[in-house]
Amino acid sequence: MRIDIVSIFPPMFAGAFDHSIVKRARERGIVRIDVHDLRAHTTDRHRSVDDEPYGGGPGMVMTPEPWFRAVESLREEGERGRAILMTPQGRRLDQRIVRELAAEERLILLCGRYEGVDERVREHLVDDEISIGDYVLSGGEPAAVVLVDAVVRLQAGALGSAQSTVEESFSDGLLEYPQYTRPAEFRGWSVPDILLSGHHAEIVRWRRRQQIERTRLRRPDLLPDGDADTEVLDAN
Ligand code: 6GU
Repeated sequence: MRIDIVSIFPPMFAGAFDHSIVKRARERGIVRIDVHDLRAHTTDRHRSVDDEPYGGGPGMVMTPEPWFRAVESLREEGERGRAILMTPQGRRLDQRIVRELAAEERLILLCGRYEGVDERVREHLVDDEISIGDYVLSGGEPAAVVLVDAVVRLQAGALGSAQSTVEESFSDGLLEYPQYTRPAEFRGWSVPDILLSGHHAEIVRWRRRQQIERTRLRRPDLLPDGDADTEVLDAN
């Protein structure tokens, strides 16, 4: 997979893809990630990327021309790709959308700034708009880092076998069960006896109950409608 990121702040990505699973995936040739400076695609002396809004109002609006030139020049080499504007007005990212994006050959991520991007970029250049949640970021850059991480870890070969198991368990739509490691007692707080019991089948049931109870308490929106308890338990 290939991922191109277009931004007016390329240094914000310094080190972002140089660790852990994303680093390893790049080293293995599973993904290629390139960050591009939007200003390289300006034509005026001041390399400007924004202007005053038509109709007045506060703030500046990012002009369409550099975005079109940037994406068109990227598309001259290789796959057309799916161009995605990172914006709080986009579809809210979840694991289903991550899976959908992970299946693409190439993503071109456009990091807009919060104040706004000329509407013609949305209407005539990008294929999609993505938000990472209902809060305000100054620009799309941190959101692009989030999206890249989530998408790269789904690429074949990106995860070790132990890690793959973990992704599967979020994919069942429930929160994770509580985890413990040594010591069995820490500052007077003990690990639940069941986990030390060696009764594997009981441990599996305990973990499942924990997942369901935790999800019901913290994220009831993730549970299927109706008798969630029965449905989720029946699936196992
Ligand atoms: Cl993609 N961009 C900005 N500026 N803010 C956000 C966002 C994106 N997702 C959540 N908040």
